[in-house]
Amino acid sequence: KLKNFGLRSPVGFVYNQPSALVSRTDVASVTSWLAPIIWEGTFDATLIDFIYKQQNLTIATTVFALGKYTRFLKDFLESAEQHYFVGFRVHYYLFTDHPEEVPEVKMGENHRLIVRKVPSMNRWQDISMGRMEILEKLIKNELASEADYIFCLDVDAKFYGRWGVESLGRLVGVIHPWYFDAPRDKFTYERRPESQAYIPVEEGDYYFTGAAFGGSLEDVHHLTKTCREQMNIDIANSIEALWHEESHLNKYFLHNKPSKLLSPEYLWRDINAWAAQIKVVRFSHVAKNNAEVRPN
Ligand code: UD2
Repeated sequence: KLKNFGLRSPVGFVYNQPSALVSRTDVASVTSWLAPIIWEGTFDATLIDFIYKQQNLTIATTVFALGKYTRFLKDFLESAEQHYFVGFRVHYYLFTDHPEEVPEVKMGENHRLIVRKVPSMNRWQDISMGRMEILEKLIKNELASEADYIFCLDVDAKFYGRWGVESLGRLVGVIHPWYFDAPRDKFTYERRPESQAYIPVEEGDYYFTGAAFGGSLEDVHHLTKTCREQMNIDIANSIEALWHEESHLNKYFLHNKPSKLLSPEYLWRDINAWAAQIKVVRFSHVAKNNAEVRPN
């Protein structure tokens, strides 16, 4: 029923027949609440591009580079321009305290870089957590008429493969590359009941990374607002969650189930050993010397 999508199959547009029987057998491609988990081999890139092309979408993408983290921008942006939503409209919102250090990177058609100056901060934890409030405000004050979806990405990372419209959904989380095969009691959730991010050992679905998340403007606004509020309650109670906003994000996803999950292909780590299930590394954290790049 292609007509329901407003599509007309153009002459010569041929793609593999989808199968009701054959799929990846080495990984789960759906959660127990029926959200798809995106792995290589679970989607047809040509077909899904064709479907989404009709929608004339804009994907806002936020990235923060404060202090010495501006050094990661060149590789991040250059690699994004090769692999990230190629052929679709992308507006990057780059927050930095050093706009003069933003490299010149040639943007592809329909891709635009918007640089915003933000004050410097002394603690890397505050930079990382402070992203939630800035995102909340950006979505509320500016993006409503500017974008359809938003992704929020760490900057100390590089694209090596396609990241495209297969990742779009109402609320999208990325499974952390260290815990995709771990039992839930081994997840590094916040375990102190005094924190708003607390998750008991017998609870939890997946361990999600704070390095990449996204979705519709409405859902990501609710996510960032909630995490910001929960972090403020923690501050008032003099407690900081183990993995900062990542801990709060995991708590949020426990109670607000993501409608789509991205496999660790969408956030690998350059230093990780090879895993048989990973057929493509799309986006990966670069190795960095934390003591050297962080302000504290
Ligand atoms: C983990 C998460 C990260 C965040 C953090 C919170 C992964 C792969 N990453 O990474 O998303 O949840 O834990 O504890 O799970 N930044 C600056 N300047 C700084 C410091 C940080 O711009 O001086 C920004 C930058 O965009 C960076 C992000 O904050 O990508 C997260 O900081 P990080 O990458 O140093 O945190 P990390 O590696 O512990």
